[in-house]
Amino acid sequence: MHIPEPICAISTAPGAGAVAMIRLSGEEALQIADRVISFPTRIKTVSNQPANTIHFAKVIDGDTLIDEAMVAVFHAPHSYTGENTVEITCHGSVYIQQKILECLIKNGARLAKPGEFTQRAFLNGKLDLSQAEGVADLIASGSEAAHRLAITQMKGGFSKEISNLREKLLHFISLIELEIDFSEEDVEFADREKLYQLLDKIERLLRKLIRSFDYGNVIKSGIPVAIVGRTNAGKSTLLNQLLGEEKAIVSEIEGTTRDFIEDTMVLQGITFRFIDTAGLRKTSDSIETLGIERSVKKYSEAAIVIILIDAKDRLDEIIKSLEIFKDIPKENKYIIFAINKIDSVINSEMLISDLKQKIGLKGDYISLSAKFGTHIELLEEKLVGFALSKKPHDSDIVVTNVRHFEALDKAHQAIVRVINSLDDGITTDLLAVDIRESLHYLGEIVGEVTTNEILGNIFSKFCIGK
Ligand SMILES: Nc1nc2c(ncn2[C@@H]2O[C@H](COP(=O)(O)OP(=O)(O)OP(=O)(O)O)[C@@H](O)[C@H]2O)c(=O)[nH]1
Ligand SMILES: [Mg+2]
Repeated sequence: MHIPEPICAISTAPGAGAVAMIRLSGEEALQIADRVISFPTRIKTVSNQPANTIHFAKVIDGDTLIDEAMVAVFHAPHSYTGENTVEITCHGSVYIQQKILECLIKNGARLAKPGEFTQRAFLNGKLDLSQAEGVADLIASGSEAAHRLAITQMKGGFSKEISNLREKLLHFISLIELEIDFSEEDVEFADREKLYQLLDKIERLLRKLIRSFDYGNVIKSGIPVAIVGRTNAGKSTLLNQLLGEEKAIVSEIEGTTRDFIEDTMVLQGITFRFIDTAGLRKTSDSIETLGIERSVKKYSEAAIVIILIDAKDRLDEIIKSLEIFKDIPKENKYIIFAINKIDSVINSEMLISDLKQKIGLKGDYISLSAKFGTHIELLEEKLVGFALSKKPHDSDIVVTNVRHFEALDKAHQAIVRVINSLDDGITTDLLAVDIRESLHYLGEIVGEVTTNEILGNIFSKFCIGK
């Protein structure tokens, strides 16, 4: 049997903080640690310590003391990687960390590749592939909602259910293959009614998971909110007001913002990605024209669009300026018409009711003052409300990962083909082809079917040390 060589890495962010943790994992980990860790009595060594214990010890390079540290000892298979593991918590100096790594390498370990600890955990059956990906998401999570989704995925999320249904489908394919072997005798081992029920269950689960990706995807990367409107409407002022900082330049000169400006903000645990765009107007400036094209593109990509309107503008001007949006697809977009600068007009409500009647675009309405912050909290409520409305009602399991989404989608297509084939009474061997295909994609999600390419892709995105 191939025994993977011991690996070591700094498992805390390099250079950060008063302490750092260096992890050493592999069959030989305890013996390597013996050469680098010294206890007050010679009889005591790392390798003769019980599992799950922690010790105060010296880290040495030959006779030279490098640091005093806490040393935790884990025995296979009860560790993160499933291998023997030693974790050295030392002082945070970059020099000390490098020196300890150097000593471990000198004594037989090698530097871990990105994600290699988690890859080993996966290969040793400590977690499945989608759980491993949950670990990466957990490290990257920047908001409460993203964190919650990552935790659910790491704990097993939907992968247990998928594995379970896949097992049942495997049972059927073996019966169906038996039928193919006995095809001359015209026997039916696989109960078609039961197979149909199972397929129906899988189809519904897959459909639900695929639908949840809409929400999962935006929660992970932040919900894109484009702020659009004519020059000087106050878009940059609104961006600054929302972010609570002077991110974009504000001026009374039309065409101040010539390219888009983007920043994220967390509202009630949900990340929003605000995009301030170049004001829309006819211009002969080629750079501004490029900026306007980009604004339109940002509008197309956003999930939420705030169309900012200057309350001081005439109704016919406003309606004319909104024409540009009419031809761009609006499906699944939440559009908010925000009437800005209500501090400097007498009655903005009348403008809203006129607009509601005359605009051919569906959307929500709000009046506010970007400059003075009036009604900003109402706008924020609308944004959060939209995000929560996208959350699937029927379960808290949400697909956040593009790889899973694609595999689920392909598995779903194959399952639908199997169901149709059953309905049409298609021959058994053709049925088997589609069942095998769906098994393949279901297996890809949890890692029962993997290629080096898939594994390489996933784990190379981890940081070193995890
Ligand atoms: N009175 C008042 N003035 C505002 C308000 N919001 C913005 N302004 C002013 O309107 C002018 C234009 O504001 P910007 O935020 O630069 O407008 P913009 O939409 O980003 O403009 P461009 O980048 O040129 O497209 C500035 O002088 C702001 O101070 C508001 O709520 N009330
Ligand atoms: Mg601007």
